[in-house]
Amino acid sequence: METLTLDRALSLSTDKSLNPIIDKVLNSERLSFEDGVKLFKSNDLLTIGALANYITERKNGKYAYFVINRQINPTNICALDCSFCAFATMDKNDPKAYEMTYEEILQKVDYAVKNGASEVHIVGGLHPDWGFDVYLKMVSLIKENYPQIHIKAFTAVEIDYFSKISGLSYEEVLKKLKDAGLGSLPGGGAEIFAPRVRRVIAPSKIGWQKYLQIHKTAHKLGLHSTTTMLYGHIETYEERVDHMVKIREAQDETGGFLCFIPLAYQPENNDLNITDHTHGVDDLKTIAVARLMLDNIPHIKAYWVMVGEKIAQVGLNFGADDMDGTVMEEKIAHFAGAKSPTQQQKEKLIRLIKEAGKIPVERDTLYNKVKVYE
Ligand code: V47
Repeated sequence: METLTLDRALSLSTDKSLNPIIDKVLNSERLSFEDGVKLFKSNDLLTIGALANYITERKNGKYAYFVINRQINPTNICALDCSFCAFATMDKNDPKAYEMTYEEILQKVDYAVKNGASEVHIVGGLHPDWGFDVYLKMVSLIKENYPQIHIKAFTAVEIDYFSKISGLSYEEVLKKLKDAGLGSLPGGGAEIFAPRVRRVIAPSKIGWQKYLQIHKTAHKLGLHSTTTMLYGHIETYEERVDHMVKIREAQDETGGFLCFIPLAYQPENNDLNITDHTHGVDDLKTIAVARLMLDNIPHIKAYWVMVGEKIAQVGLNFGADDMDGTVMEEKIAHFAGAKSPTQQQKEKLIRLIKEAGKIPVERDTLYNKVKVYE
């Protein structure tokens, strides 16, 4: 957005209590925790969105990114029992339980490569019978057979599990995975950092300290990563902003996060008694506040799988500059009732981005530009 347009947007602002925050944003000053909470509590969505879009365009111009990728979830059998998760099961005899063979995983990678993918995004359950060697072999087999594909795999929660079952430190686990062909870490498993919330939704999952320690260790080894926040369940605005501030502090230390992804909670088929999906205003405000608070993170993703295509598209003018990608086979959100499609055509992503007034860019995992669609 050009300055003139921003000035006009700000002159239409309906919440004058945002003025000190507006001044800070325009002067490139860091926002405080209290500023973040104030933004969430304000109803002046258009001003917040205009400010966030101003920051996005200052960082990334009019470019909005997508990637040709495939998600692969090798198993949903999981040693953890998180109440918000509809994907995993602890019971191997559960009719929905599954585990893939190496051959099945390689077939999925093969399909992805044949369909132009540059990335496979692999996450799954903490399988109680699989040793670390199974996961290492998975990575090395993919790399041997498809050296061109970037393997973005294993959340911090999985890395912690590999460390427990192998007796290796986080650094040793990550080094071995990197040597086997791991390219970067995805951001899942962050949920909401606040212990109050974690005790209810993910009591046996690692806490925020370990989550960030693992990402920082990866960054120091030269692996980039992304990071997430699961919102729209029992958390408060204060807890969302606290989550963002902790990520911002970690990023100040290492600079290894490429992107922040707000994950809209999907409420079906799980044990949290919440019946409603998140709504548009909250989705857009969360994207925008993330852009404004996370001044040191290069990209913010509007993840079409969880917010739907329409909000993701509008999100591109509310602070997001990335839509994730083709995905090809989404399970985690769809087990929990996501209404979006389970995959996306490249042409559709390009159209969504163009209609939002942005320039579509096919990227690789590390945000190198593969093709610009001017
Ligand atoms: O870790 C689980 C979340 C995550 C639900 O890093 C749920 O670029 C909503 O992390 N409702 C997996 N969310 C997805 C994820 C992700 C997706 C796209 C890109 C990237 C990236 C990361 O989904 C899980 C968990 O936090 N999740 N259950 C649910 N019911």
